[in-house]
Amino acid sequence: MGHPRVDAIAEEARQAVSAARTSAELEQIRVRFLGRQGLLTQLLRALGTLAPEERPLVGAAANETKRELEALLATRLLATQDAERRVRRATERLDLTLPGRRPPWGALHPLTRVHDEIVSIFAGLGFSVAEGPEIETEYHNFEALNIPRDHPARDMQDTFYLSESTLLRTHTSPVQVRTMLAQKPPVRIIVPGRVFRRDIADMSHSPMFHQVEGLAVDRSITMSDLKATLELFAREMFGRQSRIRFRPSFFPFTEPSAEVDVLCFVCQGSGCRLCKQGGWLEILGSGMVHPRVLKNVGYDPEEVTGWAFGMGIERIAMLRYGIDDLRLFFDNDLRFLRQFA
Ligand code: 2U9
Repeated sequence: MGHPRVDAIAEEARQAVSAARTSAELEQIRVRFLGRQGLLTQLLRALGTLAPEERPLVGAAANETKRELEALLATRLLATQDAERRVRRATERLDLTLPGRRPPWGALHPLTRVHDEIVSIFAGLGFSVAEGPEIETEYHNFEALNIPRDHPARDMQDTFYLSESTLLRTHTSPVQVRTMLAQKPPVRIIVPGRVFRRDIADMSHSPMFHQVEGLAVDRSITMSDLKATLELFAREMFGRQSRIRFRPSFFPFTEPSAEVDVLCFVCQGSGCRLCKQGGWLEILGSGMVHPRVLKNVGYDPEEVTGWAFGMGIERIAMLRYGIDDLRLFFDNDLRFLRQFA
């Protein structure tokens, strides 16, 4: 039409397009003629090497062929793509009855579950949650709680000291001290949090673990309120048939003090592996707040009384789920964690 060299290329391209059956073949043709190394592209790029009188003729013809080929390819591509879609729709039929693919689903850590459960039991009894700093003063962690200077807990061996008078709290009790210093009775709080002790990790020790402590202070609060409260807690936590017993004990911050056992929920007291044949499981410590502790926070022990208790969340979780090694809570091994999903 314009120039013999261009006409030859144009004719070859037209035949190739009309012979093409798939969009992939059309793409190959586009590359062969119009791509960066394509025949027409190279021809246009080489115009400068032609005789001057040939240049306009070849240039015009090549550009016209290029436009023609582009239009031809676009039209054919629409038709082949349409046909290809029809084929796919007919052959790749969707099975709408196939179950969906389950997305990876996280779960709460067993300690979080037990924590939430404990907190919600006491929330239901009118306790509010109090929290405080993990870095504490010797005064709030020991002194105010009537823990004497020569008590082993105060030893460098047992406590992470940060300076002369600051340390990582060894229990959450300083939060109760701070709460009482800041507000008048009545107080009814539950205090969950991380605590730190200089222990080597083994099946039953960890340098960091979690506690929940509770405190109730008001006019005429008695030890029978404590017993009833803890009995209710044990029933919610370990089952309706749960029974508890108090064993006399000693803590510097409570007087009298008691350790609390729950009847073994596996064997109902007859003796098994979980309770090591004893029939009872120790779950927490408790007692009437020492009058000196009340005085230390500016409360009048002649006017108000109170009780407190403390428990390790890891210990409760180990009992509840039959876990025999405390370190499992902190390994983040998915084979362990997945069992709580
Ligand atoms: C104030 C007054 C009294 C909190 C108490 C216990 C008994 C107790 C242990 C349980 C296992 C610690 O995690 S554990 O090792 N705790 O036995 N805790 S009474 O008494 C308080 C707290 C604050 C102002």
